Amino acid sequence: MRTLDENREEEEEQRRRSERLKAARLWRDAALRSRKLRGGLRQLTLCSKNEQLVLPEDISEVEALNLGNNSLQELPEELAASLGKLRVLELRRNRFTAAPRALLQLDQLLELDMSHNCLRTLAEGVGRLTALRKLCVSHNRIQALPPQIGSLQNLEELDVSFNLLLGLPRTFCGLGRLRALDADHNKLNHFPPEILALGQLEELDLSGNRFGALPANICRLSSIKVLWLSSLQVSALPDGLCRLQQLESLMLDGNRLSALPPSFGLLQRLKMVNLSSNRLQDFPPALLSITGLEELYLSRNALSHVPEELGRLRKLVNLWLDHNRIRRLPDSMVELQNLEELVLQGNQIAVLPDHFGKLSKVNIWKVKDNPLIQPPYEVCMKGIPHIALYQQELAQAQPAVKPRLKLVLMGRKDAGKTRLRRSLMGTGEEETGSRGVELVHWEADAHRQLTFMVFDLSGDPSFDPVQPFFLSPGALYILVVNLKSYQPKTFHDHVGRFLRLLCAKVPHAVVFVVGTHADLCGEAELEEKMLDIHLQIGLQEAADVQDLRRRAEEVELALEQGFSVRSSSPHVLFYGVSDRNLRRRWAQLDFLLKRRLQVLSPVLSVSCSRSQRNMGRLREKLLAVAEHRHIFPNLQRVLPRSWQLLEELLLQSSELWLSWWSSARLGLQAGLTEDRLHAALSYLHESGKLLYFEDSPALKEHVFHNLPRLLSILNVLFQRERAALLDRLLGEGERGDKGRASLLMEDEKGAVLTVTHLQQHLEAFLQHGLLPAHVLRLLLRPLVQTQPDLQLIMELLQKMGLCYRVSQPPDGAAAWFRFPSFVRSEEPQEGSPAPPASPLFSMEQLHVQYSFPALFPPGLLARFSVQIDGHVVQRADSRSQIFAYRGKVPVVVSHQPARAGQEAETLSIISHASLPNIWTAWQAVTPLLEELDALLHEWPGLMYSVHILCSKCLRRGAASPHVFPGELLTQPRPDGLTEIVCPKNGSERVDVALVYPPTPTASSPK
Ligand SMILES: Nc1nc2c(ncn2[C@@H]2O[C@H](COP(=O)(O)OP(=O)(O)O)[C@@H](O)[C@H]2O)c(=O)[nH]1
Ligand SMILES: [Mg+2]
Repeated sequence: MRTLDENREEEEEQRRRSERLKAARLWRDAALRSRKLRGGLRQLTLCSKNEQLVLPEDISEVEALNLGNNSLQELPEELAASLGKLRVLELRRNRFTAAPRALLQLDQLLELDMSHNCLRTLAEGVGRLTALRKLCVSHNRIQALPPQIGSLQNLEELDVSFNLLLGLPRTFCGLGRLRALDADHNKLNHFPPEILALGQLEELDLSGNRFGALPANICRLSSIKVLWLSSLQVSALPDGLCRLQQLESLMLDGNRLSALPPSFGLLQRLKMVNLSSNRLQDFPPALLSITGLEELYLSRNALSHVPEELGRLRKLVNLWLDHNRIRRLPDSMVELQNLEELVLQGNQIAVLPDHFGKLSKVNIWKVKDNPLIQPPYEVCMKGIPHIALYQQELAQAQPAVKPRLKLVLMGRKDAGKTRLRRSLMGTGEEETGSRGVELVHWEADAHRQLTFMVFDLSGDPSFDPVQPFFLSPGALYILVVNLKSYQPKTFHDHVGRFLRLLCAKVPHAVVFVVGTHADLCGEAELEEKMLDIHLQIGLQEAADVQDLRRRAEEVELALEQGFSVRSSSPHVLFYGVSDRNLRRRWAQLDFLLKRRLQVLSPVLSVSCSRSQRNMGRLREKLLAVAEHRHIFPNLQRVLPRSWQLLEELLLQSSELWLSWWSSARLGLQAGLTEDRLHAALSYLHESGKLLYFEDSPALKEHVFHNLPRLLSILNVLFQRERAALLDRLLGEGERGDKGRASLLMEDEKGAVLTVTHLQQHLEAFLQHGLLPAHVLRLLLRPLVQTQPDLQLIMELLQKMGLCYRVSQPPDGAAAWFRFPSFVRSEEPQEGSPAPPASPLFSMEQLHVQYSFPALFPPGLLARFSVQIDGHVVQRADSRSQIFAYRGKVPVVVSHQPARAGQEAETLSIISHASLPNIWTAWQAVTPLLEELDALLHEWPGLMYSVHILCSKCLRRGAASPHVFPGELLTQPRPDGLTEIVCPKNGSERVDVALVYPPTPTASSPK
């Protein structure tokens, strides 16, 4: 059997192979092109020394001369005389501000490249170079071409892209032999009519100019094969365009098209058309008749339907339909058997057509961000072969026998969750009170055999690091509010923050809001509070959406401005951020905007006291929602038999948790090969049977299948009540003794543990989160019987990121553990290593700040504190700060709660070093940044941003230092940039090494 890794390697190898092939093809084309042009020419490449050009003796024989990349501003005047045979001259990437005079005498020249210089005009003398066939002056600052350009009668290729041209001279019509014209990214404010006279033109690029209309007589370009009209403001195509009989490639992305002309289908030679980022709501029917089409790009439109006739486009190789609103794919899609790239990301697709396995040539497959059910998301993400296998297996499956839904009760402590659960289930009026997280099966509908797996969360903040583990996609949530204690001004605490928490952890989750204690409220009070909750939920949502929109618009604007504007001045928003990073950010914001919570209305008020007001209604509503096909499709799903078998096998296993390998063995018994196991486990996770965190690098190797046992352990450790903890430590039998300092028991080394000892330990636990292993063992009785049991449990807790083993324990010998979420003290414990003294004046500070405007994920700091332990030494932990060292370099992690209710809550990672050694500070913070990014990956719906604080402002002690965008962390340092002006104090310059890391950090998952 193959292991998963082998499969991955093979996939990786295939990908590399195909990339090599592609690259090889590109090289071959490029090489062929240059051979064609330069075949047999005698070539010479020269570099200048100190900006002085030294010419060799025999230069008169040279036919192709490359002087590129030399910072030249002039050419020696006498050069022309000695270059009688020159045919090709490359002057790209120099500093010419005008065409050198020597050049204008080279009237035998066939090719001239002056791109990437500082030309403001093209000298009139250019008209003398009448032999020129190819001229490139792209990436200069030319505002107008001289009329003399019309004399270049032999010109075949002209590249004037990336200049400042406003129009073309009339004489341009004279370039009768012109075959290729690149005039993209200029400032042309209309389609230059002069181009229409160029009857030989085959390739034309006018992208990125400023006009919005195409001329009706564009059909005069009768030879045109390749036409690039991207990023203009075109809102309709003239019919004339459809008569360009030779057209093969058409780029129209980034325009404002909402439809194509009906005659578009006349373009029968078209092989590639790009209509991405337009405003198409309907799939243009005309495309369906162009049966020779090989590449079709329709990304980022507003398509909701793809017609069945798509199957006619049998030659399609690339089909991109991502970021539309497509709900269903046509069954005929599986007939497109030449497809190699199929991109469907960011749509509303729930079901894939059968026989997907036919699309076996697809090697680029993107389907993320779709509400896929059949095959399930987990299967779809793995690629077409897995989909094919699943579909085959399903053909032989039996219907799911027992529909089961995970139901999660959340809300503040004492909201009434536990009592509500009991009332719903009709179990007796037992004592409630805090027991931590509880899990019960509730057979809600015996007739349908519908079972809820009810997770009754503890509202106590001490469970903050633990609770997010139980929030998973595919569950139904009830947010419980105590209506008696609710006040409009406490909305955030009772309701608002829970909704934000849920949205950040499980975007698009379905949630009911239920008010309890109705029996204790008057009718008027009740009505008023319910209405208030309803209104404030709406207000909070509107404010959050508005904030996201504003951020998305900022990104859009920055993208529109272009990278060159963004990198021109640090005053600009998103200074220096690459288009790629901005697009990634935009996609994340777009995802957040699309995946809002689904809050079911109305808010229901119930009473769990004897009157049981509305309890029946709530029960009915829960069942109705669970039955809703669109909301909980999992319940309707037909499950492969192997998945059911796996569940039964897992339940029989008595281990505390299973490694991936043990699960894989059970999977095989159930008939599931390892590659299909992920999907089955994800399903079991979502339906509440176990915990399996496929996306977490730290946890994905484990399956927590024994939930009752896991919960009872967590429930002991995460309550923070002194009395209850002491009770457990002293054990059932000794309860009566606890007042006396009596002999109690011996620890493993035979040392005597007295009640006083235990009380001291408990104090250290509650203040500093510290406990030695043998006391933990006492605490966990009777869940832990043996030493190996304890070891397993501590391993489990460390894996979950809930505690770490202290490397320099207080008493030197025994194993000690720290639970960071329990650290209450603002000061590190006595005896901890001293924090680094405040930085010397010669030190520079690196300060990376994560800010969380709406929600700081509960428990994040505690989990992060554990996660960084492997990277640091000599740490000193306090409630909101960790001082430590990476090697000899100090690092500080610092959590700042929101101030004045206005600013965002922040988490900072800080280090110091002198400027020449600043790379050591980068080395110190980088692994911590990566750990934090990995943790934040567990919060797919979370809004946060990252900044690099200006080290000059920090040194000045500025109250609000300037911040550089965190995206720069993932970008290479720009060539040639050494200093950046700090906008907060125009005269100060920050060394680039204080903003960009020496090498880009692994880019964050968002
Ligand atoms: N009168 C009344 N008491 C309630 C109601 N719901 C819960 N309680 C009481 O409120 C207290 C806290 O309830 P509990 O279910 O433990 O809250 P939890 O922390 O959210 O689980 C308990 O004393 C319950 O008996 C209700 O609807 N009416
Ligand atoms: Mg409770």
